[in-house]
Amino acid sequence: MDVNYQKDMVVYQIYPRSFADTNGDGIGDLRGIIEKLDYLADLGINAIWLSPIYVSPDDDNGYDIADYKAVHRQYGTLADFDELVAEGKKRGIGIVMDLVINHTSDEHEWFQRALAGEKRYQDYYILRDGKNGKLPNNWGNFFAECPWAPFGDTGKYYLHLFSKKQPDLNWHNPAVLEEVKDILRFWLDRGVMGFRCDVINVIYKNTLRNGKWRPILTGMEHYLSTDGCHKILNTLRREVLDPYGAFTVGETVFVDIPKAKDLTDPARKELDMVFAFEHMECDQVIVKWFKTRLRPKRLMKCLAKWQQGMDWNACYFENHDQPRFISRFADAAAFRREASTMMAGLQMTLRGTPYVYEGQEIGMTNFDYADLSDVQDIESHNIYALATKLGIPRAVRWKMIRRTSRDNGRTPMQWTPQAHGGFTSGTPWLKVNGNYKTVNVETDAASDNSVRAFWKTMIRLRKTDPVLIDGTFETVHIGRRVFAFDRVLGDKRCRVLCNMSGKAAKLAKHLQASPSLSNYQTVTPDVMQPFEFRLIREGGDTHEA
Ligand code: TEU
Ligand code: CA
Repeated sequence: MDVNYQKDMVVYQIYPRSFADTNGDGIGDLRGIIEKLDYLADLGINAIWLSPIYVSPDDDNGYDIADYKAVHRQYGTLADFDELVAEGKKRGIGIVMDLVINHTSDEHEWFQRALAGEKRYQDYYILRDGKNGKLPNNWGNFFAECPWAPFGDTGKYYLHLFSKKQPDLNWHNPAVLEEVKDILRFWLDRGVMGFRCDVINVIYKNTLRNGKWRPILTGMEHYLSTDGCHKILNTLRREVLDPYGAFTVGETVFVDIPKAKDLTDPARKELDMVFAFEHMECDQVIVKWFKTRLRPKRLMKCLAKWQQGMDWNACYFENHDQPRFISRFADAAAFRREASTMMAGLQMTLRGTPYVYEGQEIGMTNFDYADLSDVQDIESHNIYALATKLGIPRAVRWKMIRRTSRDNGRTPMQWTPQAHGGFTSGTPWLKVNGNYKTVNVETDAASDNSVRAFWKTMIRLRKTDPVLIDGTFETVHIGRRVFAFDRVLGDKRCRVLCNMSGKAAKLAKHLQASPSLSNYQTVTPDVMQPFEFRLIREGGDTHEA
């Protein structure tokens, strides 16, 4: 078998902390997910990717794992997990686990035993002496920290590309590979369908030499998509994943198309698909952490380039690290429904596997907090601290955080118009967005203009229409406002038109045709309304919206 996925798969990402709380401790849990399985089955998805549910001190909300083979008590038990897998299966929904193997938690037994002096476990991590009182090298860190921290009182330092509670594993050590094989098998034997592999293209560091200076992540040339990384992925695939038919999606930072192709070429047997980042960087950027508004034309060009460049890839607009997509458009607040349904149309008609992030299906937006004290994300706090050190004025610092904070996408799921959006009966770990009275599953369902109903329609189409499942992608038009492309399979053709702006857009003659589906009740052939989406089928004209 060349690939381990079905082309009609639609994945739904759950951030367990923020999805549904059943015991009132303010933190989402596995029982909450089990209770919502019918909701998810009804939406039409057939796989769930769970952000980490393992034992963790939660320095980075579970991306710092202290025990890979146990469920964090706040989420439930292994028995709950097994029930989730079984109940998912009944509904045709597979479970995808998050695999975080660039680093562990510093509270993991391996790191603790390393600190206690056990040589065997010291080799699991990347330890170095300082250079005459200076750090071992000049590398940067993803979370705006210093990437080296003192290793106990040994005088040595350990490398951490993320927080100091996330020491990087030493992938030069074959014992680490054996441990990870064992972890994979543990979950595969419990029936999971695959893994989302966290920052997987940085795991293998070629050397620890100084890097060429960059404004961010100096040193990255020594660890991005190294041959060692390719080899590890190939080994895991052949020896562990393929025998189970398990699929993988890699989160791959700073990949371009050639690199993404190398990682996903079926003949090389590494990953099935990757999350690339280029289309998430189409905002006007001043420095990495100070984005202003999205530039639609740049986004269209980027999407078209990746669609043409890759045979198949993961297709996403939101996740737990990103601000809400519709909030990135300058005028989406006035057109929340339209922008969200346009995004549904776009995401379900691009070629590749769609990943819907919780809340996307009801058009959730960025948080509306007024103060840093409401923000929990470690990255946001680090950036704020760094910005303070650099003398950036307070108002600007806050604006940076509001626009880019990962907590924008992490606010609790809004289920009902009741207190805390029905997410919890207690106090939520992170404040619910103030718009929960109007933006929530229940209110949306009662509306005759339901956002979710449109997502549902698009997801069903995506899973059943052979042209959307497997058709090629052809760019038709990239303009200031309108993006048009075709999906083509044999003699069948679907044309997609998206107005990615909050202004009406006049259409050229060749783009005017009667749509079979739109996110507006009425459409005018020659003008697209703000954030209007159209699907035009060759020969088809039944208006379904
Ligand atoms: O993210 C990796 C990553 O690239 C992000 O940290 C990114 O730099 C940042 O979000 C941009 O704002 C993965 C996980 O998705 C993330 O939640 C973890 O914090 C990180 O790895 C470390 O495990
Ligand atoms: Ca709970």
